[in-house]
Amino acid sequence: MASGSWEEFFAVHLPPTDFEDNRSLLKEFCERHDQYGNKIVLVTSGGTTVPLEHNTVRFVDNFSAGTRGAASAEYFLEHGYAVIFMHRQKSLEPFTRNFTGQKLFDMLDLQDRGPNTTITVKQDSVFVLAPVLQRYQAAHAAGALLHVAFTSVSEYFWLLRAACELLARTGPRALLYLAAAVSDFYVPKDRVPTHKMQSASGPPVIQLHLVPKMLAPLVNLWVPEAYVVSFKLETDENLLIPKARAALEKYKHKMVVANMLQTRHQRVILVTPDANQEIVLSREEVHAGIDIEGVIVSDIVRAHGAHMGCGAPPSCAR
Ligand code: PAZ
Repeated sequence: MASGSWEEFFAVHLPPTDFEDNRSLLKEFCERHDQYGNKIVLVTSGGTTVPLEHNTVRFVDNFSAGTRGAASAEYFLEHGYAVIFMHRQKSLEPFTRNFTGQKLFDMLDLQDRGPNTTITVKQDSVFVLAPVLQRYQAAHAAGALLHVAFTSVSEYFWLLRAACELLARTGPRALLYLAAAVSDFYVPKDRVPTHKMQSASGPPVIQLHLVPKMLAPLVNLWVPEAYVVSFKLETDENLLIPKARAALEKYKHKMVVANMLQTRHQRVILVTPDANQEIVLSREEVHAGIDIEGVIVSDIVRAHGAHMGCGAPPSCAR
């Protein structure tokens, strides 16, 4: 089934209830960093949901944990960027991503002395925690990191458009790093029941529709001078590069980071109009806990630098 237009999508799906609050946060962040001529990156991260009921009990989801986006945000901060971290609620976040599950509790010692009880970090964990905590505190002290969260695909699009429109005045200093796993399919608002579906009504027939492609208005209208990087995930290697290249040709943005589901944390290919550049971590690097995002971000920062150096409207770097 053909997708409706992006204008129709925004006309039918109302903004989320916290939209104006998030928009104000984004506006303040962009204006403050713009004033100092800082580079600003919008990192999108995690998966979107597709609600099956208005009072949502069930939804369609995807696999993304937000590892890529959370790690990348940290590396962009290291490169001096102001970072808008637009992420799926409860997905991984920069810095805390390193201490998920029981890891943090395992690093602590409890001295139970009644009212004088203390909690300390175990000596061998100090060296693990301290550098991350230092970077976390530095980012926050500098006001260099803003979190905004979405859950559903329509919340994602509302936030994405607002962030892009506010980044438009940042011109070529804006970088978009669209790593979120955004649903290609959704159930239009008028086909979604208000209340929880009842099994007594029999098995539901759910028809998914195509989500309109937002990359076209994003590149051409919302943030035309930015350096835009999209991501392409596939499970069939034969489709990976052809689809990444087709996206570049269609939307005329700057780069597609192509990755396979199974190997996404060890191998990616940076696809640009001129080249396919493969980045692969060795087995030793993987065991040593090296993040592939450090390499991806360094390469993109370099390309973004060249784009800014070009100092001209989008046609220059295309
Ligand atoms: O979030 P994660 O680290 O588990 O996975 C990252 C990723 C595979 C979602 C990302 O690299 C990506 O390819 N995002 C775009 C997916 C797509 O819509 O094709």
